[in-house]
Amino acid sequence: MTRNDNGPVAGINVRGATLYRGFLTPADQAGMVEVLRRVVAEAPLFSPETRWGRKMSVRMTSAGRYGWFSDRRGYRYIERHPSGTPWPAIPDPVHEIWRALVPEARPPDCCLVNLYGEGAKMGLHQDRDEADFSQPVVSISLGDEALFRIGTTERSGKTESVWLKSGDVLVLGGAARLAFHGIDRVRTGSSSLLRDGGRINLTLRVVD
Ligand SMILES: O=C(O)CCC(=O)C(=O)O
Ligand SMILES: [Mn+2]
Repeated sequence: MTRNDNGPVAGINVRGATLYRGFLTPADQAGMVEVLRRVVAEAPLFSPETRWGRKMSVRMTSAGRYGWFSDRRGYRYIERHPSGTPWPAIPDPVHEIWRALVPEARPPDCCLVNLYGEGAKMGLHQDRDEADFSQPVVSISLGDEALFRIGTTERSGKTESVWLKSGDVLVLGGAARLAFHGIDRVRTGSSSLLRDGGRINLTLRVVD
């Protein structure tokens, strides 16, 4: 990756989370899309159901030891894709981003791949299906811009919104690890990174 050639990058504080704008160069982003195509070929995207039986608007898959999954039985991590095959390995360029931004953390064992097509969004939620909340969450944005909302550890807490752009990386650590967050909307056609349009988000987490 070429992005670190100019020394350490500075992050912007967004309600306790740290946003690294343009952390991935356009070349890094294109390379990332290529490795993700291989992940999706091995572990096809699917639309999980929420515990209330509603299909999520985001399509997803995972890489790593665990994949995040949801159905009427609830949210959880599973060790195999719904087809029965193990999840593919987390690609090296993804590990590199983690090591560059959170070198003190344990390696991630889940890379959730979210694909937002036209009209897809993600309601306000906390990431809390993991065992150790001292470990950060790292979130990588690729493709169309998305309006990300982040609040406090209370659902009713005050929120702030920021547009996440292709190549941006966000770290939810410390007090922001359990902050409520979500995606209100995606600006369709704002990026030409993905052949078929849309937005990819990679969410890296330590599960155990
Ligand atoms: O798409 C995003 O930027 C956030 C995704 C997210 O919060 C999640 O998958 O838990
Ligand atoms: Mn989340």
